[in-house]
Amino acid sequence: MASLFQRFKDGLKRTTPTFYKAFSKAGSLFGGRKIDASSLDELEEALYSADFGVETTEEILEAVREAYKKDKELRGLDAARIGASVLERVLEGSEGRIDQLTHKPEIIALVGVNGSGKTTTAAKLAKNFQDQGKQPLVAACDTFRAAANEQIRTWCDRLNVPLIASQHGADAAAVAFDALQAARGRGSDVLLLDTAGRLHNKENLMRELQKIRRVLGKLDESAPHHAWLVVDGSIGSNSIQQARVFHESFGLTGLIVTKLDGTSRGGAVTGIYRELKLPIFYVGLGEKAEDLQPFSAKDYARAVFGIEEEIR
Ligand SMILES: Nc1nc2c(ncn2[C@@H]2O[C@H](COP(=O)(O)OP(=O)(O)OP(=O)(O)O)[C@@H](O)[C@H]2O)c(=O)[nH]1
Ligand SMILES: [Mg+2]
Repeated sequence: MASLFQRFKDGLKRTTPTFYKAFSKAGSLFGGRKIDASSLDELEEALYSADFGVETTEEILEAVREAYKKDKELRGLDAARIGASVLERVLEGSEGRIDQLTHKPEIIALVGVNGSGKTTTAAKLAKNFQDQGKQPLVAACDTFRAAANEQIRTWCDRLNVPLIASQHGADAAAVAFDALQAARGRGSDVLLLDTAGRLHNKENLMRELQKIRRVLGKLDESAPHHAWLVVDGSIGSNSIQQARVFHESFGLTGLIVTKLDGTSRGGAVTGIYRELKLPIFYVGLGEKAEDLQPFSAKDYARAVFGIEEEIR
């Protein structure tokens, strides 16, 4: 099986080339050559266009400039290493982990705008827990979109994970309530709530999510124990605004950033973390179940800069 680093590297292969070209020996911009003023400009542009944002871009540039001042022989790969270690430092504390389940069931609500990846992530996460020997249950709380039930059923069947669903138009909070009772009855370890991404308007969606929280609260005051925003990593810095809105109305506890494969804007992960300081639990690096991976700041930083070896 490919290493986590390799998965990140493969997943980020459209964010990476911008840097890879700029830094690697094989690359064309300034490759193994020495750094000069124009290569610093290119680095700046690459960082901005991958949506790293002003602060992170400036910090990386500053560190590279400092190193360059001290060592005029500085080469592209050295700069890449510096960039990766700055990135790793910026992302310190960003790795979300559930080390142990403290509730039975542990309830994880997945929220986010339509198309961000909630439904597929719910099924993938369930599979992930199942592979770790836990008993998951998925609740189909997107009762709004007509095809939603069928979609989640297909995914759960494919990955062989159990699902509780109702019919289109049912009350989402009631589905969540029933699912929690079912999870308790079955002795499930984790309950994953897939929620709707679109209702008539944003207020409606937020009200529905708040109702889910309220209704679950009748059975377990602390539910849901995790409220994770599933955000599409390929939309770049727009994701920061989305995260802010959901955080304000629903109180998020973490993030899952999907679709980091095939995006040239994978830097936004850094921006969201800087702004909201919410831990990133998983990232989506492709469409398959095994492409949902725990977030690793180190692997991310190295992959972005195309660095194979350890960084200090
Ligand atoms: N390439 C890629 N595609 C992904 C990833 N995660 C999800 N997708 C795809 O994105 C599309 C939308 O995913 P869904 O899970 O349906 O998104 P959703 O948030 O449930 O959407 P709504 O129910 O409409 O709100 C699907 O085609 C998924 O296969 C990922 O990490 N990489
Ligand atoms: Mg969905």
